[in-house]
Amino acid sequence: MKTKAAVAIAAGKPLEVMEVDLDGPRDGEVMVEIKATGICHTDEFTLSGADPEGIFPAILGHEGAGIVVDVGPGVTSRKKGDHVIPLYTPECRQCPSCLSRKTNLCTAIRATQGQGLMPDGTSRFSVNGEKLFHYMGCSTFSNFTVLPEIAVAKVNPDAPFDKICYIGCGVTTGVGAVINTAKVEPGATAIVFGLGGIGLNVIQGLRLIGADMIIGVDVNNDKKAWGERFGMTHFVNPNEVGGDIVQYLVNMTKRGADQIGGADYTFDCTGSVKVMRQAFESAHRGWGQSIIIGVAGAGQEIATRPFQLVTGRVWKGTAFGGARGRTDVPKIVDWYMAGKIEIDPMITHKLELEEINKGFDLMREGKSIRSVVVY
Ligand code: NAD
Ligand code: 022
Ligand code: ZN
Repeated sequence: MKTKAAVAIAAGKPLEVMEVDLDGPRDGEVMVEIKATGICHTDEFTLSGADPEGIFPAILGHEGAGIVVDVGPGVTSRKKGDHVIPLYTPECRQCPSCLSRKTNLCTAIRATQGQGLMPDGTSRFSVNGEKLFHYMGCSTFSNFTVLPEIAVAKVNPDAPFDKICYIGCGVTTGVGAVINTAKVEPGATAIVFGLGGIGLNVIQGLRLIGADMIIGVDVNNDKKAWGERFGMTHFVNPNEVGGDIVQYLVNMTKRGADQIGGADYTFDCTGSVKVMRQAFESAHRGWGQSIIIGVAGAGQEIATRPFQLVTGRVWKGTAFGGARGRTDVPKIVDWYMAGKIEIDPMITHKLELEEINKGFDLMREGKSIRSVVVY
């Protein structure tokens, strides 16, 4: 069939909206009509050419929501009409990683997904007979896409697509990092570095869990109001503290008779390795955990003194907020529907597919929290 898609022809070029050919779902696959998709930093990272694993031509996009319109042979867990969110981290429930219960990084289709292909090693997309690659197993910048059934979460059909698409990446990553990765407890103190589309979701996750002190750190003062909107209790601009940001944050979090500072939990939501170090070293000695969410540029390295770990700090990383997609994503949709988490105010721009490059510009310029394309 034909479908409208924004195609990444080559690195560094704007997306081109065009009609492309899409083959039907094969064994274990479903076809989904994407109703809405967010634009996220990883799409830009790949499009810019900075991603060494980027493959072109491809159909990018990994933060979508839509409806199953067709199922391939052998599909048992999904049917036509199901409302779904595509998962760039699938959940097969059978591979050693899924069975370990220790990680959400399912390995069932990992190799082919990284090559921009479906599990059988082929692509469903083409244009004028030329193959187009899939992206992160999702390709939500196409009105219709094909995914393995293990890579779609079935969600509440009453939930609005133009909001819950954000649960396909940003919301789950931020809220999940708090709940699944850090396992923050009520009354905890936390510091969130970078108050963008991820950091604000960390903040609302901390509010949901009942953290006491939620410090937001950003170089952009406009983010103070944004953080407060979702539960931040204190704001720090590192460029305005006049001195070492780590020392400043440690002083700010001093508690108890021994007056040792540092937060119980810190989160990097910037992708800067310099900030990752600051986040790690502002965790409390003995038990503080620092969670890396931001994705650093290719080849970057983190550093600290081993003493920082010997004295009991824990450095962790998280992908997709540690969420098991088919199990956890429907729950987050229900939390949104129940008013436990907010999404609407974070969606600052709504665009048509023809305007998708404008969405990339807004993100590059730091003018948006989230832009959503509605089909
Ligand atoms: P964003 O650009 O919206 O937000 C980043 C924020 O960091 C901005 O507000 C910026 O002002 C601030 N910042 C920049 N330098 C800073 C500094 N030195 N100190 C403090 N704040 C600083 O980006 P986002 O959408 O929130 O994404 C954040 C990161 O999370 C990206 O690297 C993205 O790729 C990553 N991410 C990771 C996962 C995962 O599964 N691990 C999932 C989604 C996104
Ligand atoms: C999503 N991300 C950043 C912004 N939006 C993002 C990027 C990468 C990962 C997670 C989220 C990530 C962390 C660890 C891995 N990935 C490797 C997983 C594995 O090897 O099992 C990752 C993922 C997908 C892809 C590449 C890297 C891909 O499909 N190309 C989950
Ligand atoms: Zn993303």
